[in-house]
Amino acid sequence: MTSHAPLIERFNAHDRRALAKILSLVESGTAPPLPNPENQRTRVVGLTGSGGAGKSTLVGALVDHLRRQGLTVAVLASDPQSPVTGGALLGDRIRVRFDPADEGVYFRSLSTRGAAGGISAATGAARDWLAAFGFDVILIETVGVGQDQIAVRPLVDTLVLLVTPNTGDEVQWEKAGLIEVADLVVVNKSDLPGADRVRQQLQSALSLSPQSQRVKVLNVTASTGQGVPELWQAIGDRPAGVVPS
Ligand SMILES: Nc1nc2c(ncn2[C@@H]2O[C@H](COP(=O)(O)OP(=O)(O)O)[C@@H](O)[C@H]2O)c(=O)[nH]1
Ligand SMILES: [Mg+2]
Repeated sequence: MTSHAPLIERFNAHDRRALAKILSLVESGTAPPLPNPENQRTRVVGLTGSGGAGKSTLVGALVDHLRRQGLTVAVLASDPQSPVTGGALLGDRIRVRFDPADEGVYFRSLSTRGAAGGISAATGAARDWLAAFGFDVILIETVGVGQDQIAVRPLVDTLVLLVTPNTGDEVQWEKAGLIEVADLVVVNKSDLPGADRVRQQLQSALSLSPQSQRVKVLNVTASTGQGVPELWQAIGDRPAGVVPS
């Protein structure tokens, strides 16, 4: 028996405060070992893309969609500018609101201070604890530039890259050869002009190489939820489960 035994007991009894405490220990590198790291059932989705692409908004829309389907969901924001406070995930420009009384959803932001690749060093272990807690889905939001996208890749079973119309984002990703690191490319803000053209351009660019032919491109408007069921469907077409870190 370790000194952490009572904490693990509370964790196993589904005590969210025990989960929060363990995630703090994970962040400080003093967490006990995970009791059952073989849990592979959880769907783990990464959302990456430039600041302002709408990642936090899409997280909110996905949480809404998943809760309606009765799925439980945990969100890890590796965004130093997305601290969780009083029932809201504070983004740089938006607040993802959620019902603090809803036990089926859990938000947590991890400090990225000193971490390489835009995700916290604790993200992998935090993900494993959330999976062990029994969440059906884990969403990981990262602040994406090229390195970040690669760093989050092994932590998720599905990586979603967000681009927006007329920002030239997608050209940058394409040039850097990073677009095929994603499984799905979301052209978010598809309420804005040019969204269909950007999707078509991406689709034809991706069709050129065998590695990128599998990458799907979807139009989504995160702010209204348009295209979110289709996005979730496309995620569901992929195998779930990741190797515990
Ligand atoms: N027009 C439009 N604006 C959006 C959409 N999704 C997000 N936004 C806006 O884009 C801005 C940045 O969104 P946010 O989710 O914070 O982006 P993040 O930095 O990638 O997390 C906010 O002002 C959102 O309201 C969308 O589908 N359409
Ligand atoms: Mg954000």
